[in-house]
Amino acid sequence: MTNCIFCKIAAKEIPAKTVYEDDDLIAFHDINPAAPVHFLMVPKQHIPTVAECNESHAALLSKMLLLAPKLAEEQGCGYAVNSDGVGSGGFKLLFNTGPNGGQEVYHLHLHVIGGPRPWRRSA
Ligand code: DGP
Repeated sequence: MTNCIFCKIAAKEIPAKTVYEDDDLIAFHDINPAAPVHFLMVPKQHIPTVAECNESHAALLSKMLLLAPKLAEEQGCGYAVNSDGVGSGGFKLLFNTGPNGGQEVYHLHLHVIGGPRPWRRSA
């Protein structure tokens, strides 16, 4: 889409600090991080919001959700469970959707937010 900032990042027309890329997705650090780790997972296909996804996007959404914990781990905010079943670390996954959801960029993106609390703000 011509005037979409995330399409431009996916097309390398605008630089970003990329943490992952494949044929379907690009992940890069948020320009205004809410926490010590804050990156965005963005499909290369222009889809405005998660509310506009349908069955044809199931594989893409599944891929994003399954990849998020792996990238979070690589970025230093993975979730781990010890032998007593006690969890540590962890992260927040967030799809802001529409005006009331606080969405600013209308190209589907999954916020991955983590690191030691307190965090500055919610995304
Ligand atoms: P949302 O409110 O969910 O639409 O969040 C959009 C996020 O995108 C926001 O946290 C800031 C980030 N963002 C906006 N423009 C750019 C940009 O040009 N580069 C990067 N890296 N992040 C951006």
